[in-house]
Amino acid sequence: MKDDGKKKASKNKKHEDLEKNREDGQEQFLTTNQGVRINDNQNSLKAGDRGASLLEDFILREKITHFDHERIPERIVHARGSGAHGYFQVYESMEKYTKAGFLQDPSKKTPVFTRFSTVAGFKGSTDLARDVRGFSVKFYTEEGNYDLVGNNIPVFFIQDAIKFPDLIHAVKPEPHNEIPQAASAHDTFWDFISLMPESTHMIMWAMSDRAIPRSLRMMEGFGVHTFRFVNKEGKGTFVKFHWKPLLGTHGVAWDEAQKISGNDPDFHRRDLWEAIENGQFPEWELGVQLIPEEDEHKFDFDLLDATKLVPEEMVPVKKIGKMVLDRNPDNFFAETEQVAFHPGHIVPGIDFTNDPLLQGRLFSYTDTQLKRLGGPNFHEIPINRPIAPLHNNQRDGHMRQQINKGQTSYQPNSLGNGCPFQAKIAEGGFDSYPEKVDAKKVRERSESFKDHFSQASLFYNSQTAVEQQHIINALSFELGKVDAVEVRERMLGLLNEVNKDLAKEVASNLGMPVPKKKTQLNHGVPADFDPERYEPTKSNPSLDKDPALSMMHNGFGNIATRKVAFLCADGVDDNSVNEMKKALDKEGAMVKILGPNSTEVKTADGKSIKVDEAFRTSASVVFDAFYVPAGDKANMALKKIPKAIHFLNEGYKHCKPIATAQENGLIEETYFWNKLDKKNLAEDGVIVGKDKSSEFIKAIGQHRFWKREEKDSIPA
Ligand code: HDE
Repeated sequence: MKDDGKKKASKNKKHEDLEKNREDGQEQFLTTNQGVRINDNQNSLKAGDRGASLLEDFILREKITHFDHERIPERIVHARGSGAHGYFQVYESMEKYTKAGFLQDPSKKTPVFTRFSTVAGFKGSTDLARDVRGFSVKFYTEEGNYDLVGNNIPVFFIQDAIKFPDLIHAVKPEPHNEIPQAASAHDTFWDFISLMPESTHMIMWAMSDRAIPRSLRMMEGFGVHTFRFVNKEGKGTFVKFHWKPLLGTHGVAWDEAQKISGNDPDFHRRDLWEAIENGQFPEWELGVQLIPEEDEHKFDFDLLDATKLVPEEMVPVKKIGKMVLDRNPDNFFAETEQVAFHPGHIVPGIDFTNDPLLQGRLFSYTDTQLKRLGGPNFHEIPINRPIAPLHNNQRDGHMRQQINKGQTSYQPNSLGNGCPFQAKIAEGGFDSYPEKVDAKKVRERSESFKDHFSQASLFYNSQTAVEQQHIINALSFELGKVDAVEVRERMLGLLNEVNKDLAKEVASNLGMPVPKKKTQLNHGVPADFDPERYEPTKSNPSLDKDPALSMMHNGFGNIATRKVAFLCADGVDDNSVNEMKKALDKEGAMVKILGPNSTEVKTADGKSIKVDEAFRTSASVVFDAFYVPAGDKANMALKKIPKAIHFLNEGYKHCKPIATAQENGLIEETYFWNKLDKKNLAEDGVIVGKDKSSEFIKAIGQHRFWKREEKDSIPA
């Protein structure tokens, strides 16, 4: 194969395993599913060329029958997702805490398949919905598959699994008219949330820019629940999992998200795909917060409560390894759609805790695969099968692939030499952590789960002013879409418990007062709903702020994979294009040449530059930054193209860096140019003049110039 200079995917055991199932029709005859070569794939068999089709046409019947059965049920949640292959490598042995094999040897690469998803939308919905993102990783370890099925937000809406169907019914499109798609901005969602104060912390996260990520490659991931590491001596340590993206954590503007949804609903999917195809492999570090068992009750919240996080200020995140995604799937359905994650897929050295949300999940995930993938043999689907050897007495069922040899399928047996036999713990046999249980069977929730607001306040207070404003805007938008006034009132009551200014600002945007009375939790709810039992408390939290909760605390400076649009037309200056492109390429940014047509532009020196996209087929919202190269003729031509002017106007509105090699040109046509303080242009992310690549790179590294939001926005 020709070396194109791009990084290549690593070879690993899972790829070798999948190779057995890969099929390629290149240079092959077209056949039926029975392998019979097909001579005519254009005409069905008929009684005469104008006659009825014949039932005996096995080629027609097979083809149409297979087609009729192509669809499987989409996931009830997380239906829309994108996946990729890669590997994980630990930095140093974690044997002190866990005996998990894949966390011992820094020289070992463990294959992974990772799927990112939105939660609420259907399979064909937009990527840029305001929503939580799923972050699921399947580690194909030598001791069996380990699935870390997390989200990009470290807490959850509810504390107990029994509320999950209610939550999802509330957020999904409303049942009478199936509106709206992939959006929480509707009555039923906020009705439920306003009656469910335990959701308040999660709502703060879900209304932050985390819920509109710039890229799947720029999101954190979290295991959410507290899990347990168990070492060789059987000692347990509580563990919280984090994924930290090397590109930092970044969001887009809400107006931008909505427009991306129209211009490119596959924006995130495409972005992930293109980065991997270009050899710019996304990377995340795996971090752990380790909490000795003795410290279980040392916090002012309960480790078993999934609406709480362990602040990094209290327990730092130790980075223990790195995941690299370096290969796109060959087939979306076979891999991304059929992959079956399960938080209950664990390996020796990792175990559960009693988190009641996690406990419910342990049931749900197998159940859902049975329905979705059609039977109990979904573990045999290539993407799901482990690279570890698999032997047991489970037999038969729909679509069984394995051909189990021998007379026995039970244990104990003597006729089959007792095989397959149980593994001793020293031989890698799984033993559950022997947690002591001595309790009454009750349908109750612990008192230690009752503080629903302290961490919501902690989150809000830890945000920068810009981030707080975005949360206010998001809540004002979402609640503004709610018709039922009592729902809005209840929400304002809850927000008031988080932060008085927050409630005031949202109330003012809605044009209503913050209710004086404490939230009425029983409003509109059947009589058997006892609000007293759910009445939240607020403890005296030991922490006011945690900088790690703000997205703005790291990940700036790196411009790798940032998409930069060069706005070009005939007469563009060669050097001005080439020098800037060279500088950006060196930093790993992706330059796209935009022009008046889809083919090429002629430079001032008469050379041609290939156009990646015409203005008419593209949109400013899919770029991170804009550059107008020098060239009088080109700039004059661009001034006459409304879409080119709109690129800069909208880019400015969305706070993106803009560079222009000359003042007298396209930029003069924008709505903002005359309003700018020309002495402090760079501070506002507007770079003017020749040879300004380093200033432009610095500006792109800052991601956005949110300060512009304080001024005005374009009427677009
Ligand atoms: Fe899930 N969840 N979930 N969930 N979840 C599913 O399983 C469920 C929860 C998460 O890319 C389903 O295979 C219950 C928390 C991700 O294929 C289903 C409860 C977290 C994915 C299911 C939760 C998640 C799912 C639907 C409350 C973050 C996508 C399809 C007790 C830690 C996995 C499927 C993929 C998918 C049930 C709560 C993350 C129905 C009952 C908390 C990332 O089984």
